[in-house]
Amino acid sequence: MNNIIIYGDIHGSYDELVALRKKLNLNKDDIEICVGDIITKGKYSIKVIDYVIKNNIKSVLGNHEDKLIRYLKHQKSDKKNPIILNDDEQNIMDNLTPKHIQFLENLPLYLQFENITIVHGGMINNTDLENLSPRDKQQILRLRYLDKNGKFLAYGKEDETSIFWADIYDGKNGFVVYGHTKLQNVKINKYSLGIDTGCIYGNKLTAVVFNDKNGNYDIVQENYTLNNNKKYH
Ligand SMILES: [Mn+2]
Repeated sequence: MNNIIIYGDIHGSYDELVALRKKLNLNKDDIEICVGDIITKGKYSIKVIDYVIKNNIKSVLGNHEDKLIRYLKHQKSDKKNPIILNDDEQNIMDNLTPKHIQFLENLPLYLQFENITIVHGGMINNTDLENLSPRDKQQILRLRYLDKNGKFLAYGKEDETSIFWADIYDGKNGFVVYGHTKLQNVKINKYSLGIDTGCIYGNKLTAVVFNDKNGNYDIVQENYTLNNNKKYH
């Protein structure tokens, strides 16, 4: 099998992504995938989209890409756009070319290679990937915590009785690699791996490299550089 390389949330961290790829000694048959949220917050969102397209790096959809796509959809109607962009998002929107928009609009909700499933947020047990409801899609995109009955909790609604989804995930939809939840370091569970190590918040950008059929992997990381923008921290 080719190496499967998956990157955590990039959020416009162009320099760190380039430096991280240099460390990986990539082969031309390697498959590279981002967990989504490649844009917003950092300084170089447009540069990251260009770089990802040019280097044939795949990505799944993140909630930050999803917000811009929903905004664009509403712009096509005559009604007032219900989605409000911050200055950073507006700036990205103003600089998107048709090629960028096409790329963003075609991001899949999940990707699978061998037994690895890549999503942005997470996976609730018994999710039918072949037949996703609108609610399932939102959960895959945004999942963090579940209530004590295993039901999705919206952002900020968690308390001490809440369960992080990966801690009860049963592995039936594959070994899930995800981002979205900002971590001090990678979160390793039996059937999942969280790799958003908060580069944009001054921590590091993580890549996981799967290099054999047994599902073994290596973690490679690049520290945040001061080059990126501190404004959104
Ligand atoms: Mn996210």
